[in-house]
Amino acid sequence: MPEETVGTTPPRAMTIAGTDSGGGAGIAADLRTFAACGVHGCLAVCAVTVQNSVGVQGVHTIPPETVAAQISSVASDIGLDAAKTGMLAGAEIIEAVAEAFDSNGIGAGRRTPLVVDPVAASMHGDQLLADSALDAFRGLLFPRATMITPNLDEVRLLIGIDVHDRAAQYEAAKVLHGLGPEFVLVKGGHLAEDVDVCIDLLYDGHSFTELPGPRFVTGNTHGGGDSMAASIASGLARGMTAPEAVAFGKRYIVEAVRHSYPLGQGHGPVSPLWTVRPWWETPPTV
Ligand code: PXL
Repeated sequence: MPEETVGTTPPRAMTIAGTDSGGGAGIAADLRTFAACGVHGCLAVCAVTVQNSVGVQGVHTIPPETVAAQISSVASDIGLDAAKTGMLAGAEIIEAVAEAFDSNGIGAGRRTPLVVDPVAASMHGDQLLADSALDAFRGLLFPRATMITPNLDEVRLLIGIDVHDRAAQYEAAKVLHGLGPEFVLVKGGHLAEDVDVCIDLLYDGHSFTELPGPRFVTGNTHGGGDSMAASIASGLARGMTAPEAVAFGKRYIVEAVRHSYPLGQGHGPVSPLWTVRPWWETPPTV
């Protein structure tokens, strides 16, 4: 007798981002994060990077209309409970993505909440976004975002504030909120004054919430920002409020960094699948 299947449809989320051939960052990190958070992951590829643990050797962008078509195809059939953007590569793709968001009900105040992670460079400093695209990020995506999640390097590029202390982290959150997102999360991972802690700062235009977490001694944080934004998007897809989703994401990323591992000669990745039980260690029963 054939058996019945038992699956039920999970929440659905989409990453609009780039690939990393080393499997650590970008879409590879996002899809594993969605899976680890119990969310069905869909993807719109914006760029293919030729990359290993040492650096990025090449970037090939996808035609903007093909990026937009991936979004519309999925939204019109499968449906989306959250979306997140990562490496968008250039201004033309950002323009096409913003249009596709409008025609598919994606963004702040619409059916599908949107997390914008303003990816500009890899941790090696390799450029992942054309200089000319910063204006498009600020003007087209931030006003549509439920939440933006810049790190301190991205803060400097986007608004010219060099965050060296907590006061500047607060100031940067205020300035970024002025660009239109509902929530700003200024990640404190690179803040030198915090020796033992890593404090991310959430701002909703009225009040600030500090999210403290441990700081780990590791160079293996490749893909950490992507996984954090994808876990926040997963929380939103699961129906959480934005502050709840950020707390969920912080809890998730702390463990992903704790379980990070060496890979190749350079920077290893965080471990988005730290949640997976090693079922392969159980001997088969047949
Ligand atoms: O972690 C930022 C990031 C996002 N997307 C892609 C990347 C990287 C960093 O290297 O390669 C494709």
